[in-house]
Amino acid sequence: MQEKGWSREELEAALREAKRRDMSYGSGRILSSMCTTPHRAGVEAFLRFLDTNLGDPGLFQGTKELERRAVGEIASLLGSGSAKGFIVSGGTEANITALWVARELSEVRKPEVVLPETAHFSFEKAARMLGLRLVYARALPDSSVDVEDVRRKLTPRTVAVVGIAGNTEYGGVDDVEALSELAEERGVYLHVDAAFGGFVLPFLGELGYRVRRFDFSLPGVCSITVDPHKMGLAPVPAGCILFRGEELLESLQVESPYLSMPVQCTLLGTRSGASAAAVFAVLKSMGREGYRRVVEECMRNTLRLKEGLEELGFIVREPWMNLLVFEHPEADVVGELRRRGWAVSRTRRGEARVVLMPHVKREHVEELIEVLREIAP
Ligand code: 0PR
Repeated sequence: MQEKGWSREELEAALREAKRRDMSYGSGRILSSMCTTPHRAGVEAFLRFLDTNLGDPGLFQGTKELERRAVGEIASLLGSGSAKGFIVSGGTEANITALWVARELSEVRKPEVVLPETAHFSFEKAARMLGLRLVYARALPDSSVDVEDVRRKLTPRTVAVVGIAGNTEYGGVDDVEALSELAEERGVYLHVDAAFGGFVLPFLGELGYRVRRFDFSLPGVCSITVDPHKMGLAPVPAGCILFRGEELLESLQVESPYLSMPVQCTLLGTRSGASAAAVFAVLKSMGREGYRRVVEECMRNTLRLKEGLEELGFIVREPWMNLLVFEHPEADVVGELRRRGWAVSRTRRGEARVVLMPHVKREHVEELIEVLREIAP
């Protein structure tokens, strides 16, 4: 570290340079991300609560109340008046926490988790940390998990089954209803990763799209991951882990004797109250109606892109939500788009994957179609 502090000007120059090198959502060129421009109300709340620490909620009782209310709102969106949980740092922490609970509740030696092969890599982190063996069930052609394969892979060592509502690569939604029945029949813990789909599917349903059920209205579902910092429009970092009942959380209690509360259940100690306040602010500012409008626009853009691509001879997968996967038999689509400054991702099979987040506007979609017209031979 240098001896003397920088002047404001020196600091400003360094920060400006860093910003200049970053991509911005506003450009419409970020098509690979599940995050987006945060809602203004969330940004303002975040700044106001920047110094609060929910690791010591006795000091920040007002902020704790905002977290409780935000979690309650998300729970009610996901079919439960009574689910309990926390605002966490994101989907990774939420998934780790869920598998941690599932493992603590069982007394199995050499515990296993059966999950779809489409599962996000955060489960691999969780498994390594928690000493779990991951047993992957295969995906059907529509990318949802083959429930019969899940059934075949259950053993007396299975401590949890995972279902996904909006898988990372395809946006696919597992048949959580069937997984819920299976979990109840076998008495096994069921966790649903709705990090992406949690703020999309309920609104698509309200808009009249046919969507699969995945939430606490299914009796076998024990916990749900849902990320406000994805389609929830909250500033990063903001995830949410919900458990059907408070008793599920008790297995995580660690004594925190010198703090204002006697026990703590979260993975993190010091944790951001700003995130919780921001989630609360965004949820309250948007309401169901606000989210429905955003999801409707994202879905319209997705279907417009699909139509444009098909006219140009691309092979497009049927979208489950605002995420589109496509390829062209004669073109390196991802390579060509990247060369032209568009951030797109590649699925493990090599297809192009774009997420039509709220920062991707109709004019960007039209521009993209024109670029793809040049790319298609
Ligand atoms: N579960 C699912 C279904 C996810 O898609 C993701 C992340 C996670 C869990 C983990 O969430 P966190 O990253 O919040 O811990 N999905 C995105 C992905 O891996 C995350 C992302 C977002 C990546 C924005 C890039 C980016 O620019 O693609």
